[in-house]
Amino acid sequence: RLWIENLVSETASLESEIAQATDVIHGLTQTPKTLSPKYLYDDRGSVLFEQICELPEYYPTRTETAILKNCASEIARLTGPCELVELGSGSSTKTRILLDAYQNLGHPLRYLPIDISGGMLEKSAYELLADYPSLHVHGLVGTYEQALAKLNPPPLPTRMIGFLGSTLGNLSPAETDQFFSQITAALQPGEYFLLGIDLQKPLHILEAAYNDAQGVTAAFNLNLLQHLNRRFDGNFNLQQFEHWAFYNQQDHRIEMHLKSRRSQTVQLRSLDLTVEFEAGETLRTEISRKFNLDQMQAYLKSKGLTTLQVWTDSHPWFAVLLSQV
Ligand code: AVI
Repeated sequence: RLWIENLVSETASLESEIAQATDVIHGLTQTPKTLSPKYLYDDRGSVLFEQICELPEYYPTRTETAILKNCASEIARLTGPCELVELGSGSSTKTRILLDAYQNLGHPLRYLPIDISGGMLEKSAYELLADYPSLHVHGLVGTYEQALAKLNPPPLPTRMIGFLGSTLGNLSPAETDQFFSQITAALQPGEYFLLGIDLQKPLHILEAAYNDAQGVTAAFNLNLLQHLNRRFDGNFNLQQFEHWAFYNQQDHRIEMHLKSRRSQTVQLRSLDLTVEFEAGETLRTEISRKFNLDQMQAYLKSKGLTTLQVWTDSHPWFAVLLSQV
């Protein structure tokens, strides 16, 4: 009942090492300094992110989970028997809510998780198989792009690709366009796309979510420097940087930065790179866009996805959209 395909060949991972080295050099030498949020997620970063999801100030995970609990049976009724594909499956916690709904309707259970971390994917696949005796799991280890290009026709009448957690918000508008081209190329007419997005809301709620009192988000952000030190033989001194997150109202996004506490020089020896920071200069490590529901539906429409149903919490702070090609 379990089949895991690794799409990351040795050549591809060497290519991706080179691409990442180039990417880091570019990001640290441009003004303002900017890196992709993917550098937040080494093993420790992934653990810290799981902790963030439990924080009292970090409402998105809790809110999305509650929405899914309310709407899962309706989703299962709307799609009928359906293969569930999940992008960035991680620990597959929210997947269980959907699997329960399909199981309650007596539908066959097919799950296709896609994740760059093979270890995490395998672990959660075994846990799911133990709890759902009729479940079949076909995991793909690789990037979204690699995995979406590899999807064969589903073993059930239809397929739904899920992209939850508002991970979409971590993509720039250009990356979002590219992402949706890959999604619509992977879906056949009539197939479904399930999207979770964080919505625009009062500033103090947003800023508190990214500046928690226990400092877990700060540790998550600073860990990026530790990750770079390890990967590229660097000498970032974590004491000399501070976490800075704020809501950019013009661009409707949280920006997470690391601010240099003084003027300093950092070396990444394996990249042969020396980086100068001025006192107060920042390195942007993440954007987290907050969306407007009507605009998102219009955007999805422009990409060929018709929204069938939208569910939100009562505020509304978060939304889950079911759309169809
Ligand atoms: C994964 N992603 C949707 C999270 C977010 O809220 O943008 C990552 C995160 N960054 C800081 N806290 C959580």
